Amino acid sequence: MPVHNADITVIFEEIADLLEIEGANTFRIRAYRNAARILGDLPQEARVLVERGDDLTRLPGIGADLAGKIDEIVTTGHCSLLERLRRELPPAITELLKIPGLGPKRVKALYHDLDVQTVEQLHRAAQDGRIRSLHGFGEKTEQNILQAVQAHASQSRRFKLATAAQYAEALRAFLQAIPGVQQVIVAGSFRRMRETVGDLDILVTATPDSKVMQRFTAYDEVAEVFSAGETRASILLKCGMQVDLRVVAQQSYGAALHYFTGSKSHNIAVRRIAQQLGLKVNEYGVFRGAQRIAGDSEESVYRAVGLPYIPPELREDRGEIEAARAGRLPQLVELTDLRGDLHAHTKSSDGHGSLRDMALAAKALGLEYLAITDHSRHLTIAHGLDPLQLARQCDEIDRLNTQLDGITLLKGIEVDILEDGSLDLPDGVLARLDLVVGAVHSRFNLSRAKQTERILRAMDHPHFTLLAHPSGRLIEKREPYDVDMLRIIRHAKQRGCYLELNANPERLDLLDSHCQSAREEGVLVSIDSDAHSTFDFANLRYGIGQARRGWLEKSDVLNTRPLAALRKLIKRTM
Ligand code: DGT
Ligand code: CA
Ligand code: CA
Repeated sequence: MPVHNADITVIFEEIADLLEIEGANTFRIRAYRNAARILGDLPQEARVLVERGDDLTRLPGIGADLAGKIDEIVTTGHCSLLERLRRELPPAITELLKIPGLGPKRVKALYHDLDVQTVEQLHRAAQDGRIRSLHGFGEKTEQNILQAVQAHASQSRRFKLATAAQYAEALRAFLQAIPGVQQVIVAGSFRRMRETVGDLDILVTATPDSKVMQRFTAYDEVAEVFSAGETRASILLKCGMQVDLRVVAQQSYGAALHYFTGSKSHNIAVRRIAQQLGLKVNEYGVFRGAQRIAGDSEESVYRAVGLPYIPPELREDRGEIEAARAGRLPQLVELTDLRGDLHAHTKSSDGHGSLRDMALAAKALGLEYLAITDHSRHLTIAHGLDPLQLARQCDEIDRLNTQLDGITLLKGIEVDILEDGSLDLPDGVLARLDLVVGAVHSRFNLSRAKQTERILRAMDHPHFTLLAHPSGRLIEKREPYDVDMLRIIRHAKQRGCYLELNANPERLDLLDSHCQSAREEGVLVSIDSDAHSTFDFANLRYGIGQARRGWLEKSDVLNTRPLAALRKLIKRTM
């Protein structure tokens, strides 16, 4: 398997962490952290440099020792120093570093003074009040650690939707191929397209002689079988994800699908309506007394309680039942409604494809236009463009557009919104572009008032078109920054600009609830891939999922417009 720079980065980061826990010399630790950063930013694979026989010590911050390590990792896939450190320290100690608030220094103290080696031991030490007495900790820190451990425990059981999809789709294909199996569907939060998924709930219909249960529990990704009966089984995959499988009768398929799709609160609300009608709804069907009156399809379940079909993404008991009763359910946007994508990167900043690569990939997906929005200069780690580089890219796009057929590239930029709300490139430069995507990439910790003001000021800018990933959160990695989103939405309305729903599975913001607000305020949302390679366009489906959870219709989405109509909408007049 070829070693990538990202692999070396991970190894160097772990070495630095372990050295720090060991109490090594700070210069040595810093050298590994620096090297990790340099490799992460390197536009070329170190492997290629080594294969070519290039002198690695010519890279900034890489001395003979580090060059030797890189060589070793690239050629063997291992690093003997890391292996030695791992033997010297307890195996679970790096887990402790994942607890927010615990860096290598604190882990070192916890390990050396309290012999804390695992998250469980940390939890107990905090509960017993043993941590507060450590030098540099105190009672407040101990409380914070306790909370963080509890949050970590409940959080680590969830998976990002895109991650869950990898396992779900493989498992679905596996089940579908078993003799006698008819329908296979993944229900639960996965079907509702929640941004994270706790476990997978799979429903199957099969002929009576099918060996689906035996085959399921023998799936080669299974780490543990919790239970296995005639019609239901629960397993744990090696990746740590639980999967519940149920085999249901064809006549109950709709009722079971409805029940196991949830959400629980939606189901409860539906059951309440059924009770008012003298009916009973469960996973086997809809019953009047002992008589089954519906249940073979989901539509039949809803029909029996006097409702139209409600799409899974809306089933959260957030007004969908009332809307359905009143005939006001939205006609949710679909992937095929998208005509373009307004946020994508190329090799010119931190992407991996050329302009042409990206254009052709977007076209292959059936898109009619693609905005190229590389980073601006302030974002140095992403090799942001300065005015001259941007001008050159614009020339190239103009040239390419005369050659391309069936897809149009739009000239754009993902410009940094600086702390005072000004934009990272001069007006004259922005004026040449078709659109300006503004984004916050720094100072995430400003106060709510300041952060909100910063974004409002950016929107006041005459060339500002679209606010990228408006909350700044990274799922399970970084909390959203603190802003008054409703004010931002209203300001966008006033200024004639738009908000993005970023389809990257780690972002998926706007959040669903903010999509609803944007729709109510009449602000169009752009569902963008933020593609950094040709593969990333596939993420648009997750953006669509989040948009549907946010009740958006085709007409609420900016990039469902054909190019001519879009051009009018992104031309700022205010
Ligand atoms: P998750 O797995 O935490 O991401 O969320 P879900 O929604 O997939 O929840 P899960 O796996 O516990 O259960 C799957 C579905 O089964 C859930 O959405 C609704 C249904 N369900 C589970 N427990 C109950 C219950 O006690 N009452 C009702 N009405 N439905 C339930
Ligand atoms: Ca589930
Ligand atoms: Ca479940």
